[in-house]
Amino acid sequence: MAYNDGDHGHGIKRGERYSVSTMEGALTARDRVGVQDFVLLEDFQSENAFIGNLRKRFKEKHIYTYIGSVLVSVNPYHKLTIYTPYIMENYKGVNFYEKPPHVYAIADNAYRSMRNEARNQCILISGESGSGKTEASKYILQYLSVCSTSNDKVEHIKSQLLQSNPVLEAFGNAKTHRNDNSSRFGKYMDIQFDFKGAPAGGKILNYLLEKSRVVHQAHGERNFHIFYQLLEGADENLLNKLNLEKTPDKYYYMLQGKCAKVSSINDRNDFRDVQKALQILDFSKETIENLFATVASVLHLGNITYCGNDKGHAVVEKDHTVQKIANLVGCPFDKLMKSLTHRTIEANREKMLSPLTVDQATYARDALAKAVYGRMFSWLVEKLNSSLTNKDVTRKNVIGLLDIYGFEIFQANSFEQFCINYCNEKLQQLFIELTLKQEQEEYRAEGIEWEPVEYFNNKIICDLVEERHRGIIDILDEECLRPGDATDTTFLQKLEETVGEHPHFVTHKLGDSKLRKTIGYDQFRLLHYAGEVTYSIEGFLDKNNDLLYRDLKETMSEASNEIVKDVFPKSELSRLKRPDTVGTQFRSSLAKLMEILMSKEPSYVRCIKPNDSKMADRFDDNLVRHQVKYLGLMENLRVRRAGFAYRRTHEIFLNRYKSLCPDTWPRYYCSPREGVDKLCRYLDYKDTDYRLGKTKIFIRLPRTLFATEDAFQIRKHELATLIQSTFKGW
Ligand code: AOV
Ligand code: MG
Repeated sequence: MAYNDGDHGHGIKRGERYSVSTMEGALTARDRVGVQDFVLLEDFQSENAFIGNLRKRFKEKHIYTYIGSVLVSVNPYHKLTIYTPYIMENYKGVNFYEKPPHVYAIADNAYRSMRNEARNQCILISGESGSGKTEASKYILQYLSVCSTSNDKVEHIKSQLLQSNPVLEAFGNAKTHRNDNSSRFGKYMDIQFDFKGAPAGGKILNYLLEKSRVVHQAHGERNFHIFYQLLEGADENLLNKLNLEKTPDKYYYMLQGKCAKVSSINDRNDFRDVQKALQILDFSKETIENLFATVASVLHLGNITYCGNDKGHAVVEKDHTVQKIANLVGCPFDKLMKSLTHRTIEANREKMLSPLTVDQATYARDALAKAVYGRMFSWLVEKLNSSLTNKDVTRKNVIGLLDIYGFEIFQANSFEQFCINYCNEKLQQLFIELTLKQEQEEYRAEGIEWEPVEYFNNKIICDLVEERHRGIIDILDEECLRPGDATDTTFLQKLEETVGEHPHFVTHKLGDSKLRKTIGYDQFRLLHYAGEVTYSIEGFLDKNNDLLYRDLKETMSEASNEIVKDVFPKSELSRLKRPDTVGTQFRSSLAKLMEILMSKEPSYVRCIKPNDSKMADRFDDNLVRHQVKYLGLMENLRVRRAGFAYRRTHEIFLNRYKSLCPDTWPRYYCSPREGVDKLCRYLDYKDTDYRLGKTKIFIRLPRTLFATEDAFQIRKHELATLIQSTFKGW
């Protein structure tokens, strides 16, 4: 195992790459644990070699490997001992490549670049659902808070930053088929640092919560954690206040998935953590009460059932459920009852109350539950932000952390998966552009010639989704805003007419006979960068419209529960303009996010899921191969290798290897660049093997470096023997 004290304690001398003293030894070590940087793979064009290296390392519990400065991480699905304070300390301020690859090295590198170069940083974590993004982001946050400067005031800020996680996870994560703790919202968090490098505050941006989960869960999935935590963790007193019973089976919004208990989750403990976190985050007792009352009101909403009267109008079956909600929200019972069964319509400038059918009323009930929960979640983020806000004017720079929902392919995919996968397309595009751009810029800045590498640019898929007037989002909007007979089916027809020719879009009608068997009449398929996903159109219009009857908004705006009142402001009722659709809002918030990320220096963590059964020690070659493909890791490696696999500043390179050349040992009386030049000539480097940039040496192939390193080890040994024999006679 490389993650023992020795490896972390001695830096460059005992790091994986330099741990051996002869070529033979080097091969043995590399054979066993693989190479810690893919650029060192001899057969770098071979996908098999790539997967083989990942597998080897995974089996040896080395879940991290670099591609240059990009970290590839494979989810181990069990607790490793590589996240201790001791190991954190060992990564502090150490040169990136001197230690075994680690997410701490990424965090440390970003932190030091931020401090030394005063540049804002961001760390982008991507990978499919369950690949380990959220865990990685938590380790990074922990590292940044432990390893930065501190005092009492800073300690408080640090714990607030850390405590925002359990709160957001409770309200925004849920068990899905892919992941027991799946993020159902996108999260970007800026960690702000003062001029001394101490955390000074934070700001969270949240992206599109999967609200539909509040009212519906697929078999084997759960609602958001907080519902189960509340029932399991709240004491008698609180449950009584909220009028709740302990059993999830009593609540329609919790029983559909039929898996309230999950072996990997301890709802009771998690609830305790959430309560503690809320206190640390300065939530008052009253606010916490209002928060849980709001959560409880959503559960009661789900238990409202309707029957139809003789005219087919909806009638609430049990008034007391509505009464409970009215109590928790603090709104008039009569008004709530009315708005759950009627809606005001305007005809000839006259307003009249129109009764709802049972279907309409059920729809209205669910819409209200989703709206209350969704708005409460946004309120929660704002509230966290007001606690995390840095009021200190000395704030200097930020490190942004992006942890979004990963690419998803379920058996049934709907509007939510469409949005999630679109978000992943955007992030992939950013990765492609920036890794290429960065590489090119470095060569340009250093004055090195460079041949661009071919790569698949997924911009074509992003355009298919987001392009103005022609993309799927705009076509969907058009149908949503079209008065008359627009339905999900007419939306599909419009899609076929408008984007039917697009190479990444397929439907039943457009496919050949073989394809037809695999796509239903009410589906369309997108060929995403990460795989083909077939979406069912059912509900697309509704979900994009996200309509809530005005009567319900009015009732909620009269609430005495501060949170509900806050999130249903009266001002909304007088707004004339129709709010943007969900798709349009999401597109513009993603565009803003891309701007934020582009303005910062990025680091990347690419997460890989080793198997589909959440099992430790199982490495499914095909599953991994697929991810390696779509994450563009081979292309990433080729880009890195087409240029130069290895690069170091002249000083660092020379200081390590100067003893190999009489002109530079023990001292060089010239500039480091000239010194490196002398050294390389002396070592017989071929002209094609390397380039000297303005500040760095670039070496094309790893074997050149290995040979130099091996020569150095022998030389070191000679020098040590020489010193010993010199001192022997003393
Ligand atoms: P995700 O964020 O990428 O999925 P998570 O970070 O939630 O995935 O990881 C899923 C689960 O894998 C965690 O709950 C852990 O049990 C385990 N895991 C991940 N990384 C590690 C690690 N480094 N060490 C030990 N266990 C780990 V999603 O949010 O679904 O896209 O939407
Ligand atoms: Mg996650």
